[in-house]
Amino acid sequence: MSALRHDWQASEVQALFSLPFNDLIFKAQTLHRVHFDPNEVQISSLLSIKTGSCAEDCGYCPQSARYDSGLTPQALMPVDKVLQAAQQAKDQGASRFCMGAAWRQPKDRDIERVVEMVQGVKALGMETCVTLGMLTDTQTARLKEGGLDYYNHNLDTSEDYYSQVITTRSYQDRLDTLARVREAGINVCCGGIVGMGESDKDRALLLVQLANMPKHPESVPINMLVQVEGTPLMGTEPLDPLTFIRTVAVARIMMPASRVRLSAGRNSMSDEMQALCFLAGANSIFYGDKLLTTDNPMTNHDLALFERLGLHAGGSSYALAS
Ligand code: SAM
Ligand code: DTB
Ligand code: SF4
Repeated sequence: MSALRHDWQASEVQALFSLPFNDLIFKAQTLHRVHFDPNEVQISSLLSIKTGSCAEDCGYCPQSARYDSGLTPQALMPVDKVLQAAQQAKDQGASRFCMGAAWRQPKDRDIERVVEMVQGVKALGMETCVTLGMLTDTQTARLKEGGLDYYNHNLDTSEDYYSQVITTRSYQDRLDTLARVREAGINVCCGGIVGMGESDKDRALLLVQLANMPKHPESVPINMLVQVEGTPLMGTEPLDPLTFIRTVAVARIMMPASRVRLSAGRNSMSDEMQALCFLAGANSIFYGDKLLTTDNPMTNHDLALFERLGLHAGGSSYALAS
């Protein structure tokens, strides 16, 4: 069993990115097989429980109040409606239900309603994840007490590139929230977005930040930017798909016992590209016709892809071996 490392240097990570493609994928797939069933993919479904009118200025996001993306804002949903959606996700085969809110940070009274949602979803027999923005210590404690399994909070990119994309909160704010989530004993889901015009070095530095945390995030979403009309990042030069696949492979090598999630952007990926992402070590996806506000592949298409690739759904988040 290989030991998990937390002392990665940017130069060695850049060297991984520069390996011949076959060597990189072989290395990633070999490590993947040490820690996981190579044909098993964990499946989560997403629901936007509070949509739009967000105070932050994240340049990729259609939910910021500052950009005109044509989105209809929606207040925090009633608990019963959320539970209906969770039941439907379960019936379609999802094992985890992820609820996202377009907040800079929740109010304490919002947390109480979210806790009711978490308890209701758990009662259906599903794992729970929420992503609500920055949290206080009291809020993380309350979510833990309410039974929350995972908190998603992304670093998005390298510390250097971050200020090109977001100005309304700092990288350190994100690291602080992540430390609070970890401290509260909630599993961490943390990754980033590629295809935002960042450099090779930025992608390497993002992965260094993630892997050098005292404990690797249990779940590492790698999102391909979904370009949305009206957002500042609309029109960004698209990333070479092979660079996306390399990013998945390097994440797998650096955090071999974590679930690496092939996240946003699948709707514009070919089946063959997704197959290469699974080969590179991705072993979880968002499943269901919608992400938060944008389209995801149709469930019947995903089921057919799983069938064609001989993949099966299942699995807890972190490799038992770790
Ligand atoms: N407001 C909370 C926050 O930002 O932490 C939670 C919701 S926010 C929409 C969750 C994550 O979705 C962001 O951190 C970002 O990584 C991802 N995301 C948002 N818009 C995206 C896009 N257009 N393409 C890819 N990922 C995106
Ligand atoms: C994550 O890393 N990606 C998901 C989830 N965590 C919350 C969100 C993707 C959002 C894509 C744009 C949208 O649908 O609004
Ligand atoms: Fe708001 Fe989250 Fe979108 Fe940023 S990513 S604008 S914080 S909803």
